[in-house]
Amino acid sequence: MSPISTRKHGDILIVTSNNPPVNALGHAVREGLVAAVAEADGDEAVKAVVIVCQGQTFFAGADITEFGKPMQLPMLPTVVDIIENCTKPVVAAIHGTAFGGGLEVALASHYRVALPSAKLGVPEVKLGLLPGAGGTQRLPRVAGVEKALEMAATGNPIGAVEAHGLGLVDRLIEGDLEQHAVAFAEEVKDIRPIPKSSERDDKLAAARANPQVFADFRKANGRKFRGFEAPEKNIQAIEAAVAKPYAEGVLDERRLFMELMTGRQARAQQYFFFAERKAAKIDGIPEETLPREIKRVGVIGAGTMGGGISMNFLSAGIPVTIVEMAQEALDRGAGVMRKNYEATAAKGKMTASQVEGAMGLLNPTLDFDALADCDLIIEAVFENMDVKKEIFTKLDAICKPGAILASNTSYLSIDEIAAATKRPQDVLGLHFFSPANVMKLLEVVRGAKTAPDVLVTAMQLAKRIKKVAVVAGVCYGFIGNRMLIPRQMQAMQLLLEGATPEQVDRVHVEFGMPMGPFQMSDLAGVDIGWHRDPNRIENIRDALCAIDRWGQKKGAGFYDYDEKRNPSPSPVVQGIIDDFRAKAGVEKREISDQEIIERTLYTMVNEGALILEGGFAQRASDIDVVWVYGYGWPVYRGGPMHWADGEGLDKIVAGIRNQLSRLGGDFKLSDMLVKKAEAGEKFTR
Ligand code: 3H9
Repeated sequence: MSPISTRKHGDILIVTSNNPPVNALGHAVREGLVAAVAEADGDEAVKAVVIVCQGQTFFAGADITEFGKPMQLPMLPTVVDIIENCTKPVVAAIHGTAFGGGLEVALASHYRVALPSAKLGVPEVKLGLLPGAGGTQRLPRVAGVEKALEMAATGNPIGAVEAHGLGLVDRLIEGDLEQHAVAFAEEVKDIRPIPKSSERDDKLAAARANPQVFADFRKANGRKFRGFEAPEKNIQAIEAAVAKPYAEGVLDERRLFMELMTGRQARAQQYFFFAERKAAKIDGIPEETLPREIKRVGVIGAGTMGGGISMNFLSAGIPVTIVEMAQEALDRGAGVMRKNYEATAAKGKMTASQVEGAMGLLNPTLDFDALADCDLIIEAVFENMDVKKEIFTKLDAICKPGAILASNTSYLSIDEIAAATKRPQDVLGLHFFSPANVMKLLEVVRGAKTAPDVLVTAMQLAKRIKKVAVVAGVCYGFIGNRMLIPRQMQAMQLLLEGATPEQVDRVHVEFGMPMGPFQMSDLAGVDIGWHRDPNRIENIRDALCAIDRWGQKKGAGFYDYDEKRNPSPSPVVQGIIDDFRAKAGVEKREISDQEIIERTLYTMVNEGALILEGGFAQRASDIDVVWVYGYGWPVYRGGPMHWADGEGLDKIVAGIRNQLSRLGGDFKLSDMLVKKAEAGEKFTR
């Protein structure tokens, strides 16, 4: 049965799509839309058409699962042209998300009405694409060039109220969408000529007179778009809309769309779209498992981590009891949270009353027993097993039955922590990434005894607080930090052999990482995990810490920093490196950029394979989600495992073997990686 059905209401033809979950514009939908327009054209009794969708949303875009397969006709660009050329006025009735191809259908319709809660956007750029069904040509004509540029190149949607202000939505509907859309269609059914987006050019005039807008836009967003191919091609397509007649502009759009579609970045970004959604699925848990109810969250520790974690819940409207040992620390923690919220409000992203609303849900206290009525308690104190065990023993004594007990540990064994309680089934790890109120990743650490409903609760809660959760098993550093270890070790070793911090960092930044290993170390604190004995100097890091070079916070780390925190190469650090090299009897040599990639990134891929081998990640794509959301791995490279697949696993193995003598005695080559390389298999896709 076609997902598109039609029925008449008086002289209005109502065309309804029912293609769950998001009314993606797959083949059957496209065919159905073409047939519906033909029906309207061929039926004299029909005076206008309303297109409306059932379920949670208006068309959320082309069906991404069809990409990369032979496309079945009619293609979407043809469908939208057929809609625009309908001889009766077509009204798109929008709710939910009119995204991508969905907005293109709406733009080809002659009128758009929407619920105020609807969102309109062209997120194709996030899939490494551009709106390829006339969107780059029609959107600037309807919403104006500047708005179209912003929407297409960033992929961020706008709300229906803003869209109404721009003329992208003709009328906001309060109440029953379909009923009001039909009434609207009645009002416009006789208006001639029928207004067509492709024939307008009033909103192009300003950019035609001042093509500088494009250069300005590129300049303003250069940093944000660094490394990505799609934003630039979105800009070029809109430039074509301004510079050329519609018929020529769409040809440019098609060419640019195909260039992107056949490229490696689009493949990686589309892969990642599904990887992110797959991460939410937990292996080996019955689908009917119900989550526990979380009405109040407790957080132990009001430091940077505890405060950031609390903010996630407060922002989602979930009350938080935060516990500290001393009033001063408690006040400081609450003060920082308030300041963070106020900074968000100052940027216009929150209202003053929302700030008060969030802070009003916070219950700061010195009384540990106040955690007794919390449904989930997250411990966020410093990394010390004895301290954590003591806290969990206390929690076990006071928390209500069924409460979930979580640790925010980055490295320590959840099983050992759980063993300090009589309810290990209620214990798990919730590893937030710093700054916890900003970073999207949440590693959900599944202990040997963690109950299925505890895991399900964690995954659902993650969604509620807008995090992307990935399940990890209990191993040192879980997924993310465990893979960081070989990278940092090799980066440090490379310094001894002749590379400089600047060179190693540059290679990583050119690869697309937001910063290199040494820049990251300086930002996070060189002293993190340091043994704190200035007389025990066993490596370069110890030497830096011993002379207070703890990173940006001290104005010195692997780099020197000025008052504005601008880095410059440090002769002191170079001296330390030279000393260590001499002591270790290592000969200085020229290090190639390729060697840096092989030593730091190939070894990470190998560690990822070891994690999979050990069953500490459910699937390779979960590892990629961790690295994109936790460490800023460039999404256009898909994540380390997807990137390795693209490079060729045989190349990765050969590169590692090539470096084997330099990787250190502890290095272990993954059997899984070798076997996959030999069999010509991949980790992902
Ligand atoms: C495009 O339109 C190209 C055109 O310009 C040109 C063509 C020539 N297709 O995200 P959720 C699945 S490109 C297929 O968890 P939410 C998704 O995988 C497209 N499947 O829900 C998931 O499946 P599962 C431009 C899709 O409520 C399920 O639906 N459009 C598609 O949190 C639920 O998804 C976009 O990029 C799709 N287009 O969020 C929009 N979309 O249950 C992409 C979703 O098996 N989509 N699925 O895991 C979204 O942004 C969000 O899904 C949306 C709903 C906001 C709509």
